[in-house]
Amino acid sequence: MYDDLYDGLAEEIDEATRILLDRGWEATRVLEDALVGGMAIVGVDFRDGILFVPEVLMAANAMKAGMAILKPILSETGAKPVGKMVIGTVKGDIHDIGKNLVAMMLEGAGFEVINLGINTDVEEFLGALDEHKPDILGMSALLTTTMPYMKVVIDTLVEKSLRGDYIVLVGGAPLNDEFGEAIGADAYCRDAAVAAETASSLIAERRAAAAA
Ligand code: B1M
Repeated sequence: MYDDLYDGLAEEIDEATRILLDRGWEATRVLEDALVGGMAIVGVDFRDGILFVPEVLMAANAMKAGMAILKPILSETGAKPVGKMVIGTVKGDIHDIGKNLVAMMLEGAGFEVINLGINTDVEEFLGALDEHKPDILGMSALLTTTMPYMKVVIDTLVEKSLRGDYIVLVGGAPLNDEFGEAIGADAYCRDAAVAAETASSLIAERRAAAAA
């Protein structure tokens, strides 16, 4: 599957994903070991100038073919939503694979997720917060040039006295804890699993504080 991802072969990834599930692999194992693992190799070769944008795009499409099969399994839950999250990739940034994974994991953890897509500006974030009244705002950035836009969104929430209404979680490969803290987010999430855990624990804390 690593080779097929590298070569951007969506049909093969679709088929292989089904085969692994038929063999009894957990969906999370297929995701982590086969898809995310394969994409990491693509990332290294992209960084090193061995692969170029069109090839990476094809690899990303192949990964999406696998994710489309895993999504309903990962999102399976009969329970009522444990919370609501609005999430988007920030303005100027079109990377959406990681953000979509976070959305899937959150859905799997029982959240209702409103996914705003890519290239999301502050007005779109604010409009969605107003419309959907979520517990959590999630933002994703994969570029060092777009990560500062997260601060623009948080500063606007502060200006409008809305910051206290939401838990703000941020993530994306170039971020770290220090950055999350510096821009005033509640937490930086290293990966989708951490995002789901952090979302659940911060909501529980907030509800306990409100009940006290
Ligand atoms: Co782009 N790209 N890319 N790219 N791309 C990176 C990010 C890069 C690191 C590659 C490299 O040089 N090694 C580099 C950024 C360098 C930098 O800023 N320091 C880069 C570049 C430079 C670019 C372009 C500028 C290239 C160009 O045009 N010259 C361009 C920018 C376009 C733009 O956005 N304006 C570009 C374009 C593209 C493609 C379109 C070809 C494609 C995106 C396709 C798509 O997303 N639909 C692409 C891809 C695929 C990558 C790499 C190879 C893979 C990203 C990915 O999907 N990873 C990437 C290299 C890399 O990261 N290894 C690279 C898999 C994904 C599961 O991981 O996104 O990190 P990730 O998400 C994780 C966590 O970060 C976290 O959880 C996720 C799941 O565990 N997380 C969150 C993410 N968001 C979160 C939000 C949360 C919580 C956790 O909220 C609560």
